[in-house]
Amino acid sequence: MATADTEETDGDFAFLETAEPLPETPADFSFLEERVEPVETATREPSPEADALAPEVEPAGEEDHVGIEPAEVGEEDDLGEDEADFSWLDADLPPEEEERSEPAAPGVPAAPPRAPVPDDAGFRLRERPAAPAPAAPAPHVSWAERLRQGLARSSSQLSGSITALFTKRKLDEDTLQDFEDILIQADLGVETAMRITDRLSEGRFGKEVTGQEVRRILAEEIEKTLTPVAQPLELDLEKKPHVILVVGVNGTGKTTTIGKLAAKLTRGGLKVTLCAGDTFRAAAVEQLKIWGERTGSEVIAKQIGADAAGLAFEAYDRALENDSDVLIIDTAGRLQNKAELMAELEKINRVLAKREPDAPHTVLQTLDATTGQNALSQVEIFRNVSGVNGLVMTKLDGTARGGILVAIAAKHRLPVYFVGVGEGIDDLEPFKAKDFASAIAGTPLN
Ligand SMILES: Nc1nc2c(ncn2[C@@H]2O[C@H](COP(=O)(O)OP(=O)(O)OP(=O)(O)O)[C@@H](O)[C@H]2O)c(=O)[nH]1
Ligand SMILES: [Mg+2]
Repeated sequence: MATADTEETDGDFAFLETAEPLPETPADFSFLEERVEPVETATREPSPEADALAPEVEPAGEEDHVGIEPAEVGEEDDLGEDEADFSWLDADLPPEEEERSEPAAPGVPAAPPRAPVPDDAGFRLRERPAAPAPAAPAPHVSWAERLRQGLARSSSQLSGSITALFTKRKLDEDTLQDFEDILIQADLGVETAMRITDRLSEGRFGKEVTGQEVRRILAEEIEKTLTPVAQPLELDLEKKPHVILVVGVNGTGKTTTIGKLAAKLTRGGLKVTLCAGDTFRAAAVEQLKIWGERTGSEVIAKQIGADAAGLAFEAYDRALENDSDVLIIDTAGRLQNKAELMAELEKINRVLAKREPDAPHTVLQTLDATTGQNALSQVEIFRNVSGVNGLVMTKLDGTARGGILVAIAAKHRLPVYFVGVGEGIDDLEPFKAKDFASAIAGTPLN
């Protein structure tokens, strides 16, 4: 096009050649290409002036825009005589916009986020999407906090009822009776409920008491009941291997607790052997094998349907042979009212006692904290059948109803060695009476 025009008008503008020679063609227009890059830079900024002017410049392909480093622009100074025409490209860059791409100086607040450009604004921005905010590290939640969260539902119910009952009311027989009912509903058991109401009435009868005071007394009394059962698991290594038989109703967390316990013990430098005594399900054996791998413990298992007592017997020998400090025997979950299955547990004890009269040294029962009253009868029966002498309460991180542990402690006085506060390897914690009591009563920990 340029060539045709030149030819047609050649004669008309001949004088121009004599008056002022045209600049050399290649040099004249190279600046256009070079200037494209600042246009791109300018159009990245929300500058209406730049936007209005930009269409007058020969648009360049996208690729042209992308590859040029901003630093190159300043270096290209031989732009020809028309440089002044395009000075707006540089002039229009608002300095504060340039600063936005710089990291904010320490102590200087970051520029506020730019509002999105409306569709009818007449200009569009093409810019790199903002880098996603770095993921915040997962906050470490202490076991006491998880316990608190797990018990939050039942504790806030209890707390709400206490507040409702004791607001602007003098302590009389009816109030005390209502309070006792609230405590029984919270699974604390009749014995504990009566003890707490007795304690509350001491010196306060006929007077107004606050919900806060009631909660404090509640926490103190629960702690008193639980303190004697909050004991560490004792392992007598004079009689190696110390045998721990783990029993309980289906799904109460036996196998998971075994895994977590094996982790604790092996970390403590003890050698542990695991026995896959749940010979009913292949998945149960696999589950234990995974825990064996995780904790570096040998797992003794047999084919599905094998006699669990016979396997326990063999596992004992193997644990002796490999010089284990502790042998932990998993069992199949069973309902406490299934006599035939319960008899099988008895058999495990009998067979083990043939090898070592005191074995199993510890019979650990797992209780699911989301179960209410039924846990009391579970302890009753498993204790009778297999000589349970220690408890672990699991799933206290979920929607737990911890009150029943108070009733069980008051009635059976069995040691509670650990509580499960999650499914992970580290989610087994020693039972602490004070933390548990304050989580149930909804009082602050001090
Ligand atoms: N949230 C939570 N889940 C748990 C806890 N303990 C166990 N679980 C989960 O509860 C489920 C049952 O746990 P298991 O260890 O298989 O229970 P089990 O008593 O061996 O079950 P059976 O062998 O079927 O009788 C699994 O999904 C576990 O991950 C705990 O403390 N907290
Ligand atoms: Mg299991």
